[in-house]
Amino acid sequence: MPLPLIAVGVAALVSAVGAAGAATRRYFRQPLGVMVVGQSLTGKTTLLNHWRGEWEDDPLRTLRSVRIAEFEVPTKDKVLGIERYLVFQNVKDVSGLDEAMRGFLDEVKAAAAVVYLVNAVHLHEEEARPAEQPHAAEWVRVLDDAGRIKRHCEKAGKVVIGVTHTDLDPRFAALGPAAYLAAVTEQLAAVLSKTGAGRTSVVAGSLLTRDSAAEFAEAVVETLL
Ligand SMILES: Nc1nc2c(ncn2[C@@H]2O[C@H](COP(=O)(O)OP(=O)(O)OP(=O)(O)O)[C@@H](O)[C@H]2O)c(=O)[nH]1
Ligand SMILES: [Mg+2]
Repeated sequence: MPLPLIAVGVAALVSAVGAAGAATRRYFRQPLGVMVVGQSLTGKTTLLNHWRGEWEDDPLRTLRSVRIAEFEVPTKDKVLGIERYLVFQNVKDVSGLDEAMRGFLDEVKAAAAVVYLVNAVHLHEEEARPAEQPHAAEWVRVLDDAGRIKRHCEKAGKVVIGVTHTDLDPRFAALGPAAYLAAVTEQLAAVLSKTGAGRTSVVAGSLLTRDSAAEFAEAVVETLL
């Protein structure tokens, strides 16, 4: 089964550096290839829409790949205290059901960073699964995709596992954000060992509302920078 591919692009990291009040700013561009992947209904289009400043409560499923014009995502460098911009170029939004991985294999292999979205509902179902029941297809797919990231994304310096739909996982309300993140990170240990624990970070959140999406999208960008 091919790796579902949503956003393949050459993204450039732009840093704006300037003294307060100065009329001029110095910029440097650092090319960064970013992929956003994940199976269907994990929130890929919603995340991309948010980054682009667009919002739909219920986006249409991505059935055909859609090319998106360049866009940039502002963020604050907390260490240097300056504005930075993650610039996405040549982005494609592709269905989680897309089976054309071969067509993107060069970009997949060249990616410097991977964002892999996982639906928290699938994680909760796996945790609640009685031992005698087989693993659900969605959980098997997460493990398989981790293997694909390991095989094809050797060059990626960073892998972000973005757990979405936390509003639908009862553990989130019960544990609170920090303990929940620790719990799902532990649950994803087999995934991290495939994608490489040294380069992989886990971020968890909800894309249900604009505010929660903003928090999640910013956390992903901070992890990418
Ligand atoms: N409750 C909840 N709904 C979400 C969340 N993220 C996305 N959704 C909803 O889930 C549905 C699927 O989101 P999409 O962004 O279209 O998912 P996708 O990964 O692009 O799906 P495909 O295009 O089919 O591959 C939409 O109705 C979203 O509004 C979330 O964190 N919580
Ligand atoms: Mg989509």
